[in-house]
Amino acid sequence: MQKYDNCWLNKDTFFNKNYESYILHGDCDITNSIHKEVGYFLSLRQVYEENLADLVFKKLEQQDSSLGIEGFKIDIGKTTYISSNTPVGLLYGFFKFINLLQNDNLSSIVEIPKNSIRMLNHWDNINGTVERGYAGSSIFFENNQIVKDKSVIYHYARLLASVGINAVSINNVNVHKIETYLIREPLLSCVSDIAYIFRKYGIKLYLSVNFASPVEIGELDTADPMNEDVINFWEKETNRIYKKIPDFGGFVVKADSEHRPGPFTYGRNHADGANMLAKALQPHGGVVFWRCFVYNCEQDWRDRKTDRAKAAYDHFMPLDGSFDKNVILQIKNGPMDFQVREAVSPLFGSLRKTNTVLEFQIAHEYTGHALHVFYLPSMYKDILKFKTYAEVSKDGCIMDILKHYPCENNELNGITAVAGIGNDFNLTGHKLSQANLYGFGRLAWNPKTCKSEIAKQWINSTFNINENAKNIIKDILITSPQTYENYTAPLGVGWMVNIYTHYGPSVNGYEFDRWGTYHFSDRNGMGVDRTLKTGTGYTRQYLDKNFEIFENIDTCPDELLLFFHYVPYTHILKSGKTVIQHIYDTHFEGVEKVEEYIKKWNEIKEELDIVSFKNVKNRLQEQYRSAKEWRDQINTYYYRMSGIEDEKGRTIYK
Ligand code: GCV
Repeated sequence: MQKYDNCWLNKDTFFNKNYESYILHGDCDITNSIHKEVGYFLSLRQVYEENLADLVFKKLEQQDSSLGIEGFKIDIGKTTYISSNTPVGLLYGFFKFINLLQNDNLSSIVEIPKNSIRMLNHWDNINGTVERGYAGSSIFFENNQIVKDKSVIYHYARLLASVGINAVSINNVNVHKIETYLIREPLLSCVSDIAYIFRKYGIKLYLSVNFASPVEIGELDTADPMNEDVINFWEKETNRIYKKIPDFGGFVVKADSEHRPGPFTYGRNHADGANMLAKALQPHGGVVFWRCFVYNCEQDWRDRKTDRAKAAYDHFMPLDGSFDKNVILQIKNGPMDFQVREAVSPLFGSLRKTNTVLEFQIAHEYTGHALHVFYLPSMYKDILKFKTYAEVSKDGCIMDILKHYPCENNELNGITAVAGIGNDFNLTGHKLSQANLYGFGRLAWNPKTCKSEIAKQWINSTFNINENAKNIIKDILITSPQTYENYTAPLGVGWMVNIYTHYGPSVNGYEFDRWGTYHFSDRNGMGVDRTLKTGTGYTRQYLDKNFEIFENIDTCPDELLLFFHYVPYTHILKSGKTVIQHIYDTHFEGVEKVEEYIKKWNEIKEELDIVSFKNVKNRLQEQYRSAKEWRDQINTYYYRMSGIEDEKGRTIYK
């Protein structure tokens, strides 16, 4: 058995055309990678004749400005030309060419990425654990060191390049004691070794840093961003990093959040903190990703005025325009925390003078721990298409905001995601979760790509199976988010998970705790009143049109009803059902759908390799067990709260 699953670069799906040789001019880290990739590709054909050239890579002598630094052209003919202004463009072009072959869709194309930042954040700790990771241990760290065997990092880097990822941060945003020293020798040299691998695939390396490093490392007794010694400290650290890693990307920072240190300790704001680091990085071309996930995690649950959903906007909106040019605000897709369904952050469309990236999560923290199937591109698409009504385009949807704010053709906007990958044989734990990593790359490159096209491409590139089996897998993927949503927390209310692990149902797990995450269910109804009129006023953070839509119970979409409103159980949804009947129906439907997945998966056993078959089969069984637990706990809880019978008389535990 090979060491790692080839994922969507599966050799069995490469060929239906006979490419026998190639010419590639130039020599640098990336062109060497291209040589390796093409050599691998040709060796699989078992034909290699040095002097035939039916694939030619052309680094354009005369720059084609329309292609930018990462775009490429593929011209299909008797000889196929892949051309670009840069080596990395050629690499992307080659991987695209492979992808077109795998999908039996070879045609001449031009591609230019829509977003300049296409990044993955790893929450890996130096002891080898991965925060919110469900796919094994870290591929970067083990036993408080960098891993000795780096082969998986190569494997991973080429996978990422094949879908256009160009940036990674390798350590957890919760930067603990030892990780604070990643910016210093001897660990820095090891970081540099990892940067070398990613560089070969056109990917820049970033580190998450501890805002209190000057204190933690023991050099100063303050981390105040206005203090001269602190400013000098970061300048010196940064200079040292760039000596070792000349193309180092910069820092990712979680500050003043969930007990992480930050500028608030010194009476400073987040612009003061971010700009201080930005100034140290600026001479080297580095940037700071400053996270907006800032909220009070010590809230009193009795306090009905404070609303965690409002926190990011309240902290960052007043600072719009005060960040340095090389600061990028990193905003989670929703105002709470990667729930299965929550509103889209109102910072998008409101911030006008600040660089921003959208932060998604690929790790399955709230989406079933890589034990349940959950096809994330569906969720990503809903978010990217969300209309903010900012004037940037007709509807000001998120994908346009990313491209155009704060200015046309911005170089520092894009999308990042919490990767959640680990050293499991298939990197993602659940084989079908590979589609999420793949899909994220595709959407970061071009947010307009449609979710079913992504699923189709991933399946074609990953499996060598018949059409029926392909359709079954595609159907499971496409329906999976709705299935999961059906048997978990209803109508956008979120948070009914076991506290800390975030796996499995616990209706009141977070209800009387300090995290600001409530559903306020009582005998009369449920949901969070976030209206301006009678609630927390969160709705007012949106631009006018969305404010009106969400404020009004009649126009608020059903799937977010309980996120924005408290309603009686007998409230009639747009679907015509009462809230309570919707809860019962969806929870039964969700479980039935998982049963169907199990049946369908068994039907295609003969088509699949045994490792993939078993991987998914075992997980589907756990998903089924867990879905029943969700169904019964949620239905029973709301039956007991409301006293209202299920119209269909199904079993509810009374
Ligand atoms: C890295 C949530 C998660 C934490 C995570 C945090 C964040 O609270 O549960 O594990 O910490 O988000 O995004 O910083």
